[in-house]
Amino acid sequence: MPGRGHWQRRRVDFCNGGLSPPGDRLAKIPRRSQTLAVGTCPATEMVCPVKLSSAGYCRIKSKIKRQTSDVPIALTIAGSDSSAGAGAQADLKTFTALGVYGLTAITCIVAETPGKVSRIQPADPEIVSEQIELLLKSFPVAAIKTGLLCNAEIVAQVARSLRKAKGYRLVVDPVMIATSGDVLLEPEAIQLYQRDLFPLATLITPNLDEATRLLGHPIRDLAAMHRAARTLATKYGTAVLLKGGHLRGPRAIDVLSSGAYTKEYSAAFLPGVKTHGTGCTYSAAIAAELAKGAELPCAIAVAKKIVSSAIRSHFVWKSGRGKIFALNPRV
Ligand code: PXL
Repeated sequence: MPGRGHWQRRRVDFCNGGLSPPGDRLAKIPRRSQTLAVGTCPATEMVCPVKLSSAGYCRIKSKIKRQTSDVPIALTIAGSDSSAGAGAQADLKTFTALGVYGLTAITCIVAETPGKVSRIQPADPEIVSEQIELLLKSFPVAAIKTGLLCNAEIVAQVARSLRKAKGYRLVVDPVMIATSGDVLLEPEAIQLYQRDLFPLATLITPNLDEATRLLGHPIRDLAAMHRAARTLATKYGTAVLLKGGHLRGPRAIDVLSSGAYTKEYSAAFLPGVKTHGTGCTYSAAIAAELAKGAELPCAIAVAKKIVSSAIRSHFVWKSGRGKIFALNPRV
């Protein structure tokens, strides 16, 4: 006879893993079976009275201790790069390689392949702030990085959302121009970066083009880089990592100025490797190390090693338009 017996058997089956794979401790079972059933659950090894929630779900009390995870968390506020070499995708790969749990707030969708940005679709500023505020309320985020913010409204909204939270370290990568030369940021947004976002930053990571735009004059050699980093650090009252990769010498040298001290980071420059997303990967690696609690100069030293190794161990494929390259971030 169907009815009671039928449902009871199924509930006992469930407890023995018949309807639910081991480890899956939240399973839908029919609303009609709202009585208690008894069986041994392979996930919890308990003789379990199965009690249904009003939604018709069964929650089995677990003997397994639920510990709070201590994996550090970092959030990237960035654009989506369809080719996954830059933007939020690059950041997530980097966070994962460094053992950090990554969260994302997407600011825009970029249709691109390496070397060619086809179209940029900005997100509604409201959905950008909703992502950020929701995440910051829910997760213990230790570090945040900003990447491509696309337009002035989004920059303002991001700054507004970040001002509401505390206790994180912020890396601002002022992404303005892609490696391909494509302009990625509205000119009006640069004012807002300086007024609203830089004051919240632990570190700003401009490349030579971006620093030139911020300072109003070109930076042609290492001595000029030192002066520029110091000027920017004083101007914005925060640490500045000026990336000198575009100087095209035998070494890629970056200069950190925190006002109190200046420090160089150097690695061999690898010619002929046309990767994009190096800046994103670099700032994401710094944010990941900051999320783990590293001091800023050490975080940058680790990040520089990761980026250099990601370039050295790059991927390369043949395509209709020549070779395409991609970074390979790993520890
Ligand atoms: O590398 C700069 C950059 C950052 N963010 C996104 C991008 C790019 C370059 O194309 O697409 C989303």
